[in-house]
Amino acid sequence: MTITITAFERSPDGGKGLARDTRVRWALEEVGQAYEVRLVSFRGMKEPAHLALHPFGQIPTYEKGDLALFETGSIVLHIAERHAGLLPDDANARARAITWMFAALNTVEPPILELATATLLEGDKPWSRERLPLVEDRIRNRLKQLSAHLGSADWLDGGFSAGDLMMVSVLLRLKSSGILNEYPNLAAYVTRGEARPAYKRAFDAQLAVYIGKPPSG
Ligand code: GTB
Repeated sequence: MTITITAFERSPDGGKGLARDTRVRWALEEVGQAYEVRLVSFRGMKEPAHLALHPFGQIPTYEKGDLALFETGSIVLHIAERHAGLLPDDANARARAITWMFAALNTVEPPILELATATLLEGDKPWSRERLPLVEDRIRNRLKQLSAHLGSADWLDGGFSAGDLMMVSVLLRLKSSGILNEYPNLAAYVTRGEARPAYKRAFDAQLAVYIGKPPSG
């Protein structure tokens, strides 16, 4: 059965891999599952056919047979639970890896998204300059805690897992801000994630859409 995901027809990030289809592509690459991509325009996302898959009119979505999913957390967990490679076999280690997925999405990502809102959407507001340091400090607070947990380990809890896939994906959004580099072990952690062949394939595939070329190889 074919897996089909949706992605931006033209990603506003210019092919930097920051749109969330990259997380899903990465998960599918890690577990060796082939997939097809249906590209959606901003207008198409709000039309009934796409809203039937995604009630909030966003990407990515995931379809396989008669199953349709939205929300990257749910999609990546679904992939990780059905295919070897993203969750450990040991039940407790598996539960901890899933906990890190939730931590990435519910605890680390929200202040990072606030920064995007503050700079991209609210940058022209009179109070924006005053607010920005507060937003950045909330990020630093989380990164300091995450950095302390990671220490000198390669991954968050033993081997690479879906928890790391999600955490690296969330942290990638900070690269251009410079804040990530204030935490060298986290910057190195993100670099390790980006160096994974599966990540590279996912990144290249989304970039190929942006530049309008099929991925090589
Ligand atoms: N909670 C959902 C999930 O995790 O799946 C959030 C999905 C989501 O935010 N989708 C975005 C979307 O469809 C694309 S990824 N937006 C269109 C809309 O809401 O109308 C978020 C994103 C967008 C752009 C950049 N960028 O340009 O750098 C980065 C990330």
